[in-house]
Amino acid sequence: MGSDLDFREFNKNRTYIADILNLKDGVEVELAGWVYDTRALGKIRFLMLRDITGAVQVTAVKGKAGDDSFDLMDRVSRESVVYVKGKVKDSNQAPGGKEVVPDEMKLISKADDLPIDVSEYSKTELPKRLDYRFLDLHRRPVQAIFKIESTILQAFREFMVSNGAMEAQFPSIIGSSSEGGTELFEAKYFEKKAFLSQSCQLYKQMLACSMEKVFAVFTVWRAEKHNTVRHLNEARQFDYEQAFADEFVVMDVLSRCVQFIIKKVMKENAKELEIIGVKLRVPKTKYMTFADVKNLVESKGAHCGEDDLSTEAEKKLGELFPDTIVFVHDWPIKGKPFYIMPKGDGLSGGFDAIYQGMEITSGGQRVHIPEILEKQLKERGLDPADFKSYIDSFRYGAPPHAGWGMGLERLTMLILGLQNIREVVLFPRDKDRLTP
Ligand code: AMO
Repeated sequence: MGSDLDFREFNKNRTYIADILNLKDGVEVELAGWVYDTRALGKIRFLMLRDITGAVQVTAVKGKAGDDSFDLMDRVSRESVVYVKGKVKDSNQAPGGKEVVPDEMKLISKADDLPIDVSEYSKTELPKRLDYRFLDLHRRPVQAIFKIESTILQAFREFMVSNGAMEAQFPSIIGSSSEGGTELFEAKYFEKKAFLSQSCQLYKQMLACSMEKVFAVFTVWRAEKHNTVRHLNEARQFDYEQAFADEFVVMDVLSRCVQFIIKKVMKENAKELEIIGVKLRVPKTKYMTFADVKNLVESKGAHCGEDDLSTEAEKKLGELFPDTIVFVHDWPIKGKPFYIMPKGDGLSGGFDAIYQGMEITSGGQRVHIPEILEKQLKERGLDPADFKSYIDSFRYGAPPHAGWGMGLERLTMLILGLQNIREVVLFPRDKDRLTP
């Protein structure tokens, strides 16, 4: 209901606005989209019509017989949805050198007064934009972000398949912690206590012990109480796990993966990168031990941290090595979860990858020896009994293995140089936000 347009016919005849650039003067087009803006000039009305591919000026003159486009353009509200049938016309004044002269225009869906500024450089603050995210998504720069994020997702899958890995699905309801005891969202599971998955860590390890190379795009939930510009309570991770590997093997996979993703974005999203105003570079890679990083950042006057890098130290690495994935390995075992292999001397096979001053990935060589696993669980105050099937999985022929998890949103925000992680989540979940 709401319009008498035959959408089956329309979809056969539709022209997307970006394709108008290639059409000759006088060609008939049928368009549909949103009213970005209207302007009146004497007996002429201009309407900027936008669809998902671009925008075009529609120009109507008063008094054209059999066509009420002029009157509709006089009263139609911004972001209303309209159908236009008309002819392409070359025009020096129109943006892009083409305009459309309507023969017929229909209002498909009327927009009420807009609660946020939907112009290209919106003055509305992020929290309010997120309250009206569905409308914020009408904006070109916002659409550009999510088109790029979609490319990043596709590129990850493409890289992983060419790397010989199998995509896997894992449970999102778990019976015990996978990343340590804190930060868990509790759920009721019949008469049992359950949790929303913190990661697919234990499952991807168990799978790699038979299928060798596995990957997943996996949603994780973390009950972190602090609201920061780089944490979400619901985030998406790119997970990878490989058998017969140590941390150096999978760090190399990660560097090639990120480079592949960025090259693909540069190739496929040139238009979107221009809209956001981002110039991308394929990152270099650098390998440093935790001890060397500590010496370096402290020599530059920044606080480092003993078992984990401080935010300040990550920022410092970003300043010192821009456009570089810095792999920080030989990480102190105290700062890593129970499933990371100890190396002796208080060190481990764990690593973090820092890019543009922020952690994008952690990973490492895993423990595939049940006795070490039990010991590390106990040291962290966890009960091995809660991890019985996971520990048992390493008793029947488990190869050494390694892997990593990379935050989709962290990667996207850093590639695009955005300051708040919520910018790259369609419908973010943080401590204060459960809708829309
Ligand atoms: P970790 O907890 O370090 O490791 O997470 C891996 C990566 O996921 C992203 N990330 C987040 N992004 C936004 N908000 C959050 N709350 C959040 N938490 C994590 C980050 C981070 O580097 N199982 C291990 C990975 C592994 O060893 O394979 C894990 O989850 O980019």
